[in-house]
Amino acid sequence: MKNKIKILAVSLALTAILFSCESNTENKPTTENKETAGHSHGEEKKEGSVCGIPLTPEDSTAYFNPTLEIKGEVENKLKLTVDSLKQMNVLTVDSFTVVCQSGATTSESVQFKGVLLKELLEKAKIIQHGHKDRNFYIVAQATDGYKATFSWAEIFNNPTGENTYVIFEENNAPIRKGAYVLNTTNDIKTGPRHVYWLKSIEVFRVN
Ligand SMILES: Nc1nc2c(c(=O)[nH]1)N[C@H]1C(S)=C(S)[C@@H](COP(=O)(O)O)O[C@H]1N2
Ligand SMILES: [Mo]
Repeated sequence: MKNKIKILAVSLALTAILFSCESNTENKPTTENKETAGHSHGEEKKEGSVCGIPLTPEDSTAYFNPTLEIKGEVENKLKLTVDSLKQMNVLTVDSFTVVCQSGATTSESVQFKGVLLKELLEKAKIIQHGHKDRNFYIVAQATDGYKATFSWAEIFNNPTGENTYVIFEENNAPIRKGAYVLNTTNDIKTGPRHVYWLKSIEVFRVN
């Protein structure tokens, strides 16, 4: 009997952990050079996980990619570095939390610096034939094959465009999982379109 109660208590606790959903806090950016007042971020971040599966430092080294490519249906294919991103309009978000589809929080209150994906795509110039030519999808891909997809309208005609960043710094230090991460701060669950080890942004035309 005692054992049954114990098992019940343990399974309840596990269920609570699994479904401990956190709502996405408002993530408002501030512009660069108006350095945000020192936000403390508590304990050191763990090395990283894919929703619970731990990643080793060796994984992070193997998947590291120093450049970011913007390619596909664009006039100017770009090969960007952290330094070239720093020359652009750098924005700071004070507190960003990654929540997996399962509801589990994987990273809490991270401060980051980055550039809007929209700005990168404007620089690369999507090849458009007239203003009705706007059926494109944009794929952000990582070196491990992980991908996230956006539509043209989300980026250029929707608030998501003001909330999707390619970032190069977390808590005032270079990113641990690759040189760049893509984040969409207004997604309900921020995990799916949080792409670490980011290596390319590719524009595809819907045929
Ligand atoms: N490159 C890459 N990015 C990825 C994943 C992955 O497997 N590879 N997993 C995603 C999932 S399922 C989640 S929940 C978040 C977790 O992010 P974090 O561990 O950095 O907090 O990253 C997302 N980004
Ligand atoms: Mo996830």
